[in-house]
Amino acid sequence: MRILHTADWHLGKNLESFSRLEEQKMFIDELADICDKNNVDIIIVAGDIYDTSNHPAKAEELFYKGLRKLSKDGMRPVVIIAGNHDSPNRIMVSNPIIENYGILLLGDSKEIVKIKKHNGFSVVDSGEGYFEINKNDENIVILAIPYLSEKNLDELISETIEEKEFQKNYSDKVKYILESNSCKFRDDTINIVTGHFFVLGGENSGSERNIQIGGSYAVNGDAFPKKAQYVALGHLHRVQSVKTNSELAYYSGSPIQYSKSEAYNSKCVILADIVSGKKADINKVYLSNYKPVEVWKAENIETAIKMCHDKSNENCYVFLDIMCDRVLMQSEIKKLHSYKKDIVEIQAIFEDNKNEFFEYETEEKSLKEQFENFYFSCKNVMPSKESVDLFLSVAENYD
Ligand SMILES: [Mn+2]
Repeated sequence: MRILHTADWHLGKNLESFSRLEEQKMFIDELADICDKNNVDIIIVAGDIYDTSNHPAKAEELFYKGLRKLSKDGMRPVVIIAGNHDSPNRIMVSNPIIENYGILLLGDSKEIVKIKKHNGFSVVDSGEGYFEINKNDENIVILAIPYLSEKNLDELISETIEEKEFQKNYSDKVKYILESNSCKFRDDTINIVTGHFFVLGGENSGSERNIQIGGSYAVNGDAFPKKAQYVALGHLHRVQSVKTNSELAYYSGSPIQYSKSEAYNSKCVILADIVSGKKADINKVYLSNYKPVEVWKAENIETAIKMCHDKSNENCYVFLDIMCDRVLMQSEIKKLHSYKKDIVEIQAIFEDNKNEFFEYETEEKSLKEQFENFYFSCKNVMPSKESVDLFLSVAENYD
């Protein structure tokens, strides 16, 4: 059986003020293509479908149109678990309809997949945290753990427990759920775990939500059943394998570069060819880089302007780092933006690292000046007129 593992789509996510929907659409099209060309039997999306619980309608439209292409009206199972960015309740709203189209959606760990015959496969067994699919005379058992929210955790532990115990409990809770369902794994089935959480030893890339990385939300590698032939993880945006009790555990990573620190990172989906009782064969399928995120470094302001002029036609997002011996002028910032349309951020870097022009003197300075100074001290660049106006409009309405 050939499984395609992907995760962390973050549909609706922007890069600062730039919408990524067009690229997300290209990804869904490419994904459907990859699935068809490689005769993928089952697709696993390991959480973070959307970027926020209050995702835009356009992201939702893209998701449902994508599902139709991927599931082919129930010919191909598409397994989806919620990530920490998804609202379990909100994504489950559509379940009564989409469950009829071969979409197996799990918003939280209490959700039970319906036993049902679909056009191209059947769900033959299910319960809290597991289900079994029969497709083309092969059976696959999937233990699925959507992101465990604090609400789930609160049911388990009280606030009085110390951080050290808290960590133990989170990992133990995951281990407990997996262990109690691992009896569903048989020698004649293909045995898979999918989950959305941080596994100790994983490496983050800056566009995940920091609060849920490591610390009390970390899961130990020994939480996974030994019988799991493949573990399809979501949460970390860099593709990587992690060490666990199971033979193979991977984060597929996000399909798109979502932050400055992901610039030049290759993105992929993972194909796992698995038969019962044997070691899985893993292959990465690299995705097109629809619009790369780049970091341009300029030695001075003049070079930066020339760079933006010469490379104005390049289809990429730019984080521009400029070595400066003085403050950037608004006219220079305007010029940079007029040459290169997709500058995400301009960062002035001072060699001596001293912002001596600006200090936190509040006396005899207007609110506007104070804001500009503060902004500059954080970002090394003067705020745009829009930012200043926005700040002033908020500040003036706040007493
Ligand atoms: Mn994510």
